[in-house]
Amino acid sequence: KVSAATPIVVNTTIVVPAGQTFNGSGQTYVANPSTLGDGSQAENQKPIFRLEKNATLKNVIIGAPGADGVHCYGNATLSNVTWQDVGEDALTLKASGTVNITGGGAYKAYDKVFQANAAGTINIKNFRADDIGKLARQNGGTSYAVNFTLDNSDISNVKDSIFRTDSSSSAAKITNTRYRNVPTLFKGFASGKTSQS
Ligand code: DGU
Ligand code: CA
Ligand code: CA
Ligand code: CA
Repeated sequence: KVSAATPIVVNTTIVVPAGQTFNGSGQTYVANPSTLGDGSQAENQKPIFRLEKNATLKNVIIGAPGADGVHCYGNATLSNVTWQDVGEDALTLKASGTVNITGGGAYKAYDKVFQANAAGTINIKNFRADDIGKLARQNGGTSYAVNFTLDNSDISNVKDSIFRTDSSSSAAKITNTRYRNVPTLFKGFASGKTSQS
């Protein structure tokens, strides 16, 4: 009889050191709710993974509870990472850099999927998201520049928008992407700072 693999319960944040790769080989990781967070909308939950500069996370499924997902301190690469039930949020840019997210998907995000708390670039490609509040949000009230791109993806059932900022210097570009039941693509961007094709 075939049964689903038992998730790996993460008690303390898994740190991927600078320049290194963590390959989850398709296994499912969940937060211990009493040490990392229960995946509710409560702030200050801890991440399941912390990526130091130029780290790579690949072939990982993040199950429930997802706590505060993945924190990136500078440049990071995520390849084939799926959040089955996003917790407080899925991924946060905590220090300036470029985050490249390719493949994978994010589901059941009550509010935000990707959160930019520092200047930088978030590139999302070959991604699937469904039942989310926003795909990516620059921290409210901040004025640094964040560049968002979304390419070759499929986004459905969004409550708010795909990209949202309060910064007049931030920009967002969507290419070759299908969306269904998405009320607004861009919120808060200055004119000329968005494009869609
Ligand atoms: O405004 O800074 O939601 O990183 C309050 C906070 C909030 C952040 C953000 C996050 O925006 O905590 O999860
Ligand atoms: Ca938050
Ligand atoms: Ca959720
Ligand atoms: Ca958060």
